[in-house]
Amino acid sequence: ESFRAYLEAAGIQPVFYDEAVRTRDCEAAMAMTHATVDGKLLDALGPQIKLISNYGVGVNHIDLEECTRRGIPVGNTPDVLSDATADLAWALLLACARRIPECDTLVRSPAFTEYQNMLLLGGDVAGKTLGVLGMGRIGREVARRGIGFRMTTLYHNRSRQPKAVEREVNARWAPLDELLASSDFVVLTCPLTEDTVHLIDASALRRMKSSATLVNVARGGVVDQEALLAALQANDGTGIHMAGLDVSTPEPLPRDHPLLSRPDVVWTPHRGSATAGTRKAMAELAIRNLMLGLDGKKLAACCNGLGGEPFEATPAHEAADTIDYDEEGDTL
Ligand code: 8YV
Repeated sequence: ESFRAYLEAAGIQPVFYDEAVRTRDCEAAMAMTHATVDGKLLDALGPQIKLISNYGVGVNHIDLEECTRRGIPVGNTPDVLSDATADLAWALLLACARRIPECDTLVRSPAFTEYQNMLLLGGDVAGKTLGVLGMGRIGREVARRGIGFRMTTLYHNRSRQPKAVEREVNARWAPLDELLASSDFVVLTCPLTEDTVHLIDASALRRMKSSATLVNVARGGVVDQEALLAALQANDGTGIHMAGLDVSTPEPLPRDHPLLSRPDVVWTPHRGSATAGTRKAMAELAIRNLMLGLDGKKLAACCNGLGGEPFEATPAHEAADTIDYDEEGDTL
């Protein structure tokens, strides 16, 4: 509702999908919660659609080629969510290393009546090797946080980053095999594309250290979940130690999925960008894209090559308080 009020104040009348399809007179569509945007949806909305504004940075649910073919720019919300998402990757990494959910359960349990020195021992993080798969904006922030933990950081990405960026975040490019074989913590921050579907499959998992932890704040599809389950179950040295997962396929997983009952998996429900400040900044940017596109101008952040002016993100903590955004109102 707060989103609606902000749009209305800007002279935009928002309607839900069913009405948009019935009236076929909406000029723009805002994609929330990873709603599929493809030719079929665009046909249903009508030929008057001028732009798509995605509330989020990842656009794997949007057929960009189809939008481009129709001359429809697609806006997204990069930069403003990088810090929050990198923070969550680290929260999962540390929660796995120090077994925080198990500790939490124990402390609340009636069975916890006596302090013991050797309870729930975790693994060290400081000085270990961090592997970042996908060195975009979020990957860079994950790597940067590794400096405080005095880590050796390797990254893998299609393109190598400029030397200045590598120095700034203390990361060295490595072939995928080397990254998998050397890292104590592998963090996935790459987009889901044809090239990254099941990038972490049985063979990739076999190449990881049996003491390694996998953290996924990207998309569930980057990991072959059945292979991950097998790798966690393996106790013959071919598996991995733990996983911290913010994403899955589907979301949520069926309630009886075996990955949900494993103590060696720490879960969060797709919360990477879910801080109040970041939600505000994302909403502002998504609405800014919408208004620019409706005015026939270049979007502030455009992801299908139909142009976009250089974009300076407002850090989430500085995001103007222009939207009274309901912290609990969004579902992913
Ligand atoms: C959003 C995300 O919460 O930005 C993305 O790609 O996955 C999340 O930050 C989501 O898109 C909003 O539904």
